[in-house]
Amino acid sequence: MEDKWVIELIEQLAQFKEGEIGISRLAFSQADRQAREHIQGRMKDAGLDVRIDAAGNIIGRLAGKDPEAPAVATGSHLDTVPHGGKYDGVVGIAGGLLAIQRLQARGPLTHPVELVVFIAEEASRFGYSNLGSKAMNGTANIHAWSRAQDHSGITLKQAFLKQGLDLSAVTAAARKKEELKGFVELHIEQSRILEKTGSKIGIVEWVAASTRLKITVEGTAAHSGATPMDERQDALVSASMIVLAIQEISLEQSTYGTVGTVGAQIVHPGVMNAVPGMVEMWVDIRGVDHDSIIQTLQDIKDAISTIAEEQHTPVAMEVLSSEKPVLMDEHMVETIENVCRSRGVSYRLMNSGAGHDAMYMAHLTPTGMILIPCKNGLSHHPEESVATEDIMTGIDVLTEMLYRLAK
Ligand code: HGY
Ligand code: MN
Ligand code: MN
Ligand code: MN
Repeated sequence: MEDKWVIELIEQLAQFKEGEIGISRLAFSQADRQAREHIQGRMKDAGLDVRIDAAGNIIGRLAGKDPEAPAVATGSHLDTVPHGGKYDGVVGIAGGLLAIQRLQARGPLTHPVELVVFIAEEASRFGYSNLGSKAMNGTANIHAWSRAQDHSGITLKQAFLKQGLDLSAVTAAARKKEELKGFVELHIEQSRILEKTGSKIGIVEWVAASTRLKITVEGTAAHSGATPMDERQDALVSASMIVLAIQEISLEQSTYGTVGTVGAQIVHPGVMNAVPGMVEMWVDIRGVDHDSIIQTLQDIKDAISTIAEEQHTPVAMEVLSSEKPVLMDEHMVETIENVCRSRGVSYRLMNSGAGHDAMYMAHLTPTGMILIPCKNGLSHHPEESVATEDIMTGIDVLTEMLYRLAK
């Protein structure tokens, strides 16, 4: 019965999307607003006290016997990347709601238990990730966020406004350490380690941090037919050399677990009969070894200046954000291990290459992460899929974790 309830909620949330290829429910989109509306209704149906903080995070709260006691929280996100899957983030929300309903049925606990739907976890639309969990841990970057806009020119400020929120006031969402006892996020793994090793649960030690770059290549737009090859400053040729350099550098550093991706590129003027005059591209470097990330950035800088010089096309590199890898709380890791052992669930300690709200909650309160396998490790992809029994195993471990923390 419970598995049907969870799958029904995941399928219902999957209805809130734009277009037909996978799930596109970008932060602050209409689909995002619909999903947020829906989950608030489900939280109220479950008897939770629901509030929205100054950053737009939705917080559903199950009262505890001691109203002064710090809350035990779980949560994740509802927004997706374009053409993403239906489980990234959603498993932590639907699973968290079922876990809290199970705790309710067991009878009152000492600590309140909260389910948090963090706003704008994905960087896809505005280039900045985890807006909600950063606001909650007091590290909202209003200055940078106020200058952010999406590819259609809508500013982040306007997006917040449409959500009935004031971007300049999100700092009011910051919580004090003493308000929380701990945070646990249930999430799909988004890589293939659990599947390859046959473990049912991943217990996260390090969450990889990202360094995000914007690279702008200045060439000279020119007539594609009338401009001789030796008189061109073709920005896209230089940009392509930079993409290959980043691939090579990331491969060299991959022994330390570092990865590099050029995921987005805009060519100007972007027509076939004009030599590209300018290219903008966005780069995502991830890793758990800080020295390797620093080395990667240095090598990219060197490659860029060599290519700029050889090709006579100036290149600018802007660091949009740079975060450090985050270690999950040792006691949380041990407790999750304990729960798995007591339930005879196979598990492995591992790092998460994907970023999560848990990284930011870890600066506020002891934090742990529970991962479940997803088929072929596929995520940020329309065919993202998860076995129902794996979702239920994740919820069983999460329920027991929340119970032990809140009882
Ligand atoms: O980009 C990430 O790692 C996550 O999907 N926010
Ligand atoms: Mn994601
Ligand atoms: Mn996610
Ligand atoms: Mn997450």
